[in-house]
Amino acid sequence: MKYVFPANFWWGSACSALQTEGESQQGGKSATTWDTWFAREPWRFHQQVGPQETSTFYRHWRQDIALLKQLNHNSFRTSLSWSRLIPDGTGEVNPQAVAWYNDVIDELLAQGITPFITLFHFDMPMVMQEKGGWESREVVEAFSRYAQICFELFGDRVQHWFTFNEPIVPVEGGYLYDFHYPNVVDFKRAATVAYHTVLAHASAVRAFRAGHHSGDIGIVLNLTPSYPRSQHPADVKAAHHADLLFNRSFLDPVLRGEYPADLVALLKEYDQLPACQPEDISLIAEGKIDLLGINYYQPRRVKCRDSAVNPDAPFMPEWLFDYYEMPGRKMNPYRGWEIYEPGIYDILTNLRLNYGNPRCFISENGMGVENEERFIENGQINDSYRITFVRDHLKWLHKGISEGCNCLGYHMWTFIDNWSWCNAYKNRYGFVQLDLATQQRTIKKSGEWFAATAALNGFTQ
Ligand code: BGP
Repeated sequence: MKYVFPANFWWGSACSALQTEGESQQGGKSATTWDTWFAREPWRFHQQVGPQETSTFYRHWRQDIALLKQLNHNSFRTSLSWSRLIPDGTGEVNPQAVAWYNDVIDELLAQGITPFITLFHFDMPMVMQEKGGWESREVVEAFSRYAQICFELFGDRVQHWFTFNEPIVPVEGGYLYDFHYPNVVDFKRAATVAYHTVLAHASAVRAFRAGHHSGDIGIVLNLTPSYPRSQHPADVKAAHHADLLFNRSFLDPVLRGEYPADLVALLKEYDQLPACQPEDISLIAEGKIDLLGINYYQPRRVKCRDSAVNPDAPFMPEWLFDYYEMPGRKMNPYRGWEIYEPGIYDILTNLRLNYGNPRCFISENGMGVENEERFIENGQINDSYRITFVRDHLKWLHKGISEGCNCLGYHMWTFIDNWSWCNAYKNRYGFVQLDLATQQRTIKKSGEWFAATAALNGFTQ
């Protein structure tokens, strides 16, 4: 069967500033929470490798853009670093950073690669975290100013903007489950952080529209479809609650301009509602986007709780559901995540049927692999498992498009093996293998397969 994608389909990959740039304190850049946390608690990071050790895009950008071209990318997403552009968070713009980002954007365009730019991919400047991070309204204001500066500096060439990448992750990581700084475990504070992130997003959208910039303003959300163990009402309710907390807490504000009434009621019931101000309602309504990026890795399978919660313990999401390991589910044997390709179709179909079929694209999908060097054959990683992974997801994506879903492209996570937060280099995701010691880059088999697929705008199987 032939799988042909619509004309001008976006083929590419994504990465982020902190995960690839390196030179984390060079070129006038200030520290992010990750630099500071790593300096304080290096044992938290896989093999104690911190954000200084990257593919050093800051120096190898021209070579890497040539590689993107070789992979037949017509588009590529990365993020700008707030702490590189405005080192003290709120003050002067750093001219070295502006010059460098200008070079990168210009080179991408010169190579026929459309830049997709994220403003915030987990890398809070430490100086802003010290002012309270997303718990503080002051930081919301500062982000909006940073966004406005970026639109003015680069908006003549960048036509696809994303305010945040996976905004729920710093909420979960930093305020619920202790895998991001500041390592707080407190639902109400997590809810405040999530709420202020939505306000920051909406303020940036407001600034974008007020500046009459051309192009799209969007956001990238990691959508994890919530599947109940059974159709028993208690399991279905558990899945609904997981969906409200982890998907719709961002999806509804950015697509509908308001929170789901069920979510508000739920947080009220457990006394977890963040403090709101009357003018927030109209700001959130203005935060509706032009383009949604969807990161999809794995589904969330849930069931109702089998045991009662301790009413004296602090409230956590797990009061509302339990995780469920579905028997027979297909696992990625090299990373421990479930692989469920129809999930990508379910996400798109839900958007088509329930959210007015918004313009969207797959902004991340990928397969992490531990110790990937074991698959080297004749000097190249033969990652046939990754080719299967991408191809099988693309088939479900194709089905969604053929039924009318408004999906405009597919970006893989990621271009080159990169540093990934606390996991550092544990899981490799790239189309290009990185030898961290020598900085040598070698295209994997999957990179060749992707280049051919992008050139043909599809594949036959
Ligand atoms: C996504 C993030 C990326 C990247 C990826 C892989 O959720 O947007 O930044 O880190 O996950 O994650 P990991 O290395 O933990 O497997």
